[in-house]
Amino acid sequence: QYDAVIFDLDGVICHTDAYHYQAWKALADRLGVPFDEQVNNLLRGVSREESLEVILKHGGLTTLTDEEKRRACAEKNEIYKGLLDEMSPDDLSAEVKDTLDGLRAMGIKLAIGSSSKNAKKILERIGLDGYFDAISDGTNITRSKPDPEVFLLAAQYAAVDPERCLVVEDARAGIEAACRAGMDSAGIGDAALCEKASYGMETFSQLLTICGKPSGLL
Ligand code: B16
Ligand code: MG
Repeated sequence: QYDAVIFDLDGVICHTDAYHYQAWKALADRLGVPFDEQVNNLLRGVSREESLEVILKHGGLTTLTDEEKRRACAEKNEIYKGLLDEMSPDDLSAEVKDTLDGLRAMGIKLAIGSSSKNAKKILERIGLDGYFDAISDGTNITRSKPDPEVFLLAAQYAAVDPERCLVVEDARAGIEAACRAGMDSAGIGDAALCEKASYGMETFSQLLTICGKPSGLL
């Protein structure tokens, strides 16, 4: 049993991962560097600045100054925020909302552990403003996933011991971060196949089964 479930946001609660992709793609096209879904998968859970470094390295572009990198990140974020403005509560699936409500009905605390500095804006857009018991995001961390900081702070804000928390992630970097935090993890999407994930999920609602049984039995 778990006392808290800590959810990654992008790619788990909602599909903002597709918007990250579109925004990075627009920037990469302007810079003339290649960018595809495979590179995009390396950016899941990784901070904005580190994501740019991955894209530039992959594209072999080594000449940008720090100021140009800062402007490139700002440009990507403007495109991304424009896409977020189009989001509405319709972007929260019934499966995700019903599962969250079901976990809450079991007496489990619900928290967010996201690398994003836009997390609160996204939660507002999809109608989950004020829903979670604790939020740890890109605005309160100094190190991005796979560092465990974001999840350890989420546990602290929710007043739950790390070993009583389950992390839900779509990113390998996030599964690694959960491991380093001493937390169990449930991987979805790409992360479902991660060797380090405690559980691999095909559907979000499987969380109800995972949390309904003593940990380690599935
Ligand atoms: P922002 P998560 C992460 O969110 C995304 O997966 C990653 O692609 C993004 O670069 C990072 O947030 C920072 O986002 O530019 O909005 O601050 O998956 O940890 O919820
Ligand atoms: Mg994610």
